[in-house]
Formats: sequence, C-alpha cells, structure tokens
Amino acid sequence: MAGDSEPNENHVTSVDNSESLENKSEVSIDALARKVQESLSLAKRHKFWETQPVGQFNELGDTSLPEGPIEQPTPLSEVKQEPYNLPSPYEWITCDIDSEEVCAEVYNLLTNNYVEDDENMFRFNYSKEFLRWALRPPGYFRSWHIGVRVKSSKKLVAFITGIPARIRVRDTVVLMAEVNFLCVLKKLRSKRLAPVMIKEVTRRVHLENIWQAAYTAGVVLPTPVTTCQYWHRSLNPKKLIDVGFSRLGARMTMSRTIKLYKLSDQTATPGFRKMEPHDVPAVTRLLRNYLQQFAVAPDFGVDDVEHWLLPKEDVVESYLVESPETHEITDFCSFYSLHSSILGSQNHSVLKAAYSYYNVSTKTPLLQLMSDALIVAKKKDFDVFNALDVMHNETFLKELKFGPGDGKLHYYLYNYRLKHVLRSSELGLVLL
Ligand code: MYA
Repeated sequence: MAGDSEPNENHVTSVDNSESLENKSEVSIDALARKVQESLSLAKRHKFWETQPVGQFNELGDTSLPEGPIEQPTPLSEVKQEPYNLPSPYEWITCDIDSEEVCAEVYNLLTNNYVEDDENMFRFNYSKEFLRWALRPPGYFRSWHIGVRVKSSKKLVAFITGIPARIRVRDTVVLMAEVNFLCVLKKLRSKRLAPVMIKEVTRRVHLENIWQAAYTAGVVLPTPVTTCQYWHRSLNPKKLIDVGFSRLGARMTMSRTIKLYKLSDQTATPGFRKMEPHDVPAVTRLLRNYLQQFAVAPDFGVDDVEHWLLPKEDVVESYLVESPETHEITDFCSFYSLHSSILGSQNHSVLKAAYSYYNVSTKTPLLQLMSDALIVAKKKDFDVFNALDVMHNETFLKELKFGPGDGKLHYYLYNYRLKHVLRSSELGLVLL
C-alpha cells in the first residue's frame, strides 16, 4: 500500500564464493541443489488451493488446455444442502448488512483485522456506507454475506462475502460471484478457517446455480489471471511524508515537493461536471462500448451503472464531459473513497485515499480527464489518488506524477481457465 516517491534500492542477496567449490564433489552439489529445490516446492504447496478448480502452477504455459470452465456444473439437487462444519466453538450466521447493529459489527471486525500493507503501517478502513454499497448491488443475495460467530459470546470473528456480477471473458458473458472481504480475527489466524469459509461461500454460490467467481488478493495463489501494480499520486505530500506513506525524494526539500505536486484550482475541460441520475443511460452506452476492448471486463447494464457509478457521498464520485455544443456525453471518470487507518502516527489517524475506478475517454484525452479527476479529488480533501495499471491507465500515470507502490494486486478467476496470463492493460475490471 505504501508508495515511495523514489525507487527502492535493489538488495541482491549474494552467495559467498570465497571458498572455492572446485574441490567438492558434484554429487554433494547435486544433493544440495535437490534440497533447495525440495524446500522451494514445499514452500509453494497449497494444500487447499490444489484441491480447487483453479489453474494450477504446473499447468502454466500448457496451451493445450481449453479456455473456459474447468468443471461442469452439477445438478442443483447434488449441491450440499447443509453448511460445512466449523470447529465446535463457532457458528455460521448470515449477516443482515441493512441492520445498523450487524453493519457496525462487520465494520469493527474489518477495521481492526482487515488488509494491512507489508510494513503494517496502514490498514484498510472501509466505511459502513461503503460496505452497504459494495454488498448490495442489483440482484444481491443476502445468503452470500457470511459471518462466523463464537457460539458462547456471539462475537463476530470471521467474514466473507460474494456479490453477483456479469463478467465478460473475451466473447462470453459469465455470471459470477465477486468474492471479497475475507477476514479472520487476528487471534484466530493460521487455523485453516479461511478454507472452510471459502468452501461455504462456494456452496452458497452454487445453490444459486452460479459456478464461477472473480477475486483479488495481495498474496500469490494458484494462479493469477493477471498481476497489477498500484500507483500513487500525492495530493497532500506533507501528510504522506509525515505518516511514512512516502519519502522525501533525493535532493528534495518539503517546499519543493509541495510545489511539485501542486494542482490547479480549476478543472480544465469545458463541460466537465458531476454525473447526475439522468446521465445513467448515456454513461451506460459510453462504458459498454469502451469496455468492449478489454479481455476481461464487467458487462454493465443500466441498473449496474446506476448502482456502481452514480455519485454517492463519501463512497463513489463520477464526473463526465458533456459537450457544450452538442450536449453529447463524451468522456467519464470515477473514483471510490477508501480510507486507511494510520497505525503508528502521533499526528494523523486516517489516510484519505481516492481509488481510480472506471474511466472512459473518447474526445477528451485521458491524461487531461485524469488531471481533472486529481483536481476534484484534491478539492474533496483526499491525501492520495491511487490507480492500478489496468485498462489505459499506464498512459497517464508517469506524466501525472504517480509513483509506483510496493504492493501488487493479483486477479483470479475460480473455475474458469484462461489460455494465457493477461497483461494488466488487458483487464477492464476493478474490484473494490
Ligand atoms: S482478499 C483479502 C483477504 N483478507 C486479508 O488479507 C485480511 C487479513 N488477513 C486475514 O484475515 C487472514 O490472513 C485470511 C486467511 C482470512 C486472509 N485469498 O485460515 P488459514 C489461503 C484466498 O490458516 P489465515 C479477499 O477478500 C492460504 O493460501 N486464499 O489462513 C478475496 C492457505 O491455503 P493453501 C487465501 O491467514 C478472497 C489457507 O488460506 C488468502 O488464518 C477470495 C490458509 O488458511 C486469500 N486472501 O486466513 C477468496 N489468504 O494452504 C477465494 C490465505 O492452499 C474465493 N489464503 O495455500 C474463491 C471463489 C469462491 C466462490 C466460488 C463460486 C463458484
């Protein structure tokens, strides 16, 4: 998550060659090599994921395998009707995210236990309104919002969710579950609870006759369809440096850094304005057309655009360009608001981050559109603007002074094989 304003140094581990190997027999070198090989493959074994219908590491590069579902659906009557067994102190619950009380429990679990950066300096802090938005798209299933409680105390200790989505993979639109917010209380980690939770969400997705899923993770699992990198654009460089999110560049002073990241007060594009409800049909047309060019992208209808892209205070922001002459909607940009808790700072507790969502440029150059997005994000008091190198984002990142982050995000499909790993620019899907 943390972004560096200057590139990291490479620390190459070197082998000590001071003692010549010449006198040692080849056998012992062979044995050593085998040992290293074994320990490496042991470290890479995935006891759970090896049992799942996902592309496996040993299949990578095997283009004889067909693209598409790995396993065929089973008749619904054969889907297990009862939940999977949990260790005896725990019980399943279906979370009613509409309930203020349940939403607060989920919020607290995630705020204290969800994703952190590698150095444990920041932790995602999804707001309650964000969670409600993320978990209740058109056609959502309440049964896919799954919690685990301690039977005796009723404390919520784990969570996982799915939401339905139509995702196009090349020419085929596949009904999928987008799985997110997998979280186990810190104290209960490494007890193999996650595989049970994944199996339970899979069972509940199967009960709705859906057999594929999409998800992202910071960890490498069998096997990513693509790997993306986060880029960060400082909006409030002083705060970012104060809290250790970024570092002062070499030969830079604070005042030069502030000047470097300064943005204009006014957006530049004539006709640039906030999206309104009456724009939904035009934005749907624009977005559908645009997403067509990517290998994997959502198949958004008007209801999806209304839900995912109509501005919602402190959750999602969308702007578009309406031609002053023709009143045609020609371009669109959006970002969502996802703050992080700052774990060790005296002066600040929240890092306010805007995340680039879906952007479409047909008339306004993408660079100019995103420059305007930065200006409105700065006005709304965000500290940083984040973007993945998906879609055409690479064309504006460097020029708009984004710096590469140290985190990678891997995208996965469940029960759907792609013949080739995708470049991140071939991906048209942003998961929250
Ligand atoms: S990504 C966000 C994940 N959440 C966090 O990073 C929050 C902080 N971490 C935690 O809460 C825990 O560390 C979690 C693991 C819960 C992540 N995705 O119980 P364990 C595998 C998938 O002993 P714990 C998101 O939400 C791991 O490789 N698998 O481990 C998308 C090992 O399996 P294997 C993961 O640390 C989630 C096993 O779990 C992940 O206590 C998509 C160890 O289990 C991960 N992020 O708990 C889920 N991390 O031995 C898949 C570890 O094989 C959905 N593991 O290596 C699949 C589609 C399902 C629907 C299908 C429908 C058709």
